[in-house]
Amino acid sequence: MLKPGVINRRLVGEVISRLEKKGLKLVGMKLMKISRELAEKHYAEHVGKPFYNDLVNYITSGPVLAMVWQADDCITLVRKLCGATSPAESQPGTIRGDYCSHTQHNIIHASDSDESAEREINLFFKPEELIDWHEALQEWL
Ligand code: FUP
Repeated sequence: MLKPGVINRRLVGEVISRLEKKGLKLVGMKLMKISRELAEKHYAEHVGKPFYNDLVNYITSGPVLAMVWQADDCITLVRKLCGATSPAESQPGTIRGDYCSHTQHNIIHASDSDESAEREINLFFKPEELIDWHEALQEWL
């Protein structure tokens, strides 16, 4: 998910192009203004943490771009492209390393396991909003 700052800063294309160039397959995409209730479900694991309120406020402060990408070992690939959560740790060349200077505005959310991906996809997409298209370039990626 691209967070509201990305859309405000006109960085959507920049970030998505990195996922495409890596060879990931786009199967779902939706521009959304998410409700507080949905944001709270999404970030349920962080309830009670000092940054929780700011996080929910930020994610509901403007539109987000929810996306579903597929690849072999997709979770690892996407999290590598994103870089570390903290800007002090994220390497230049990663999405967060190049475009983010504050942890609470770290521009992108990426699921951290197959289980959380499934849970999060179900929060943001209906089954018919995911497109299972034929992968013609597989042998080149
Ligand atoms: P990540 O999986 O890299 O998005 O990191 P976390 O699940 O640990 O954190 C989720 C979000 O909480 C981050 F995108 C930003 C926010 N956060 C803070 O604001 N401060 C912290 O110390 C840790 C996380």
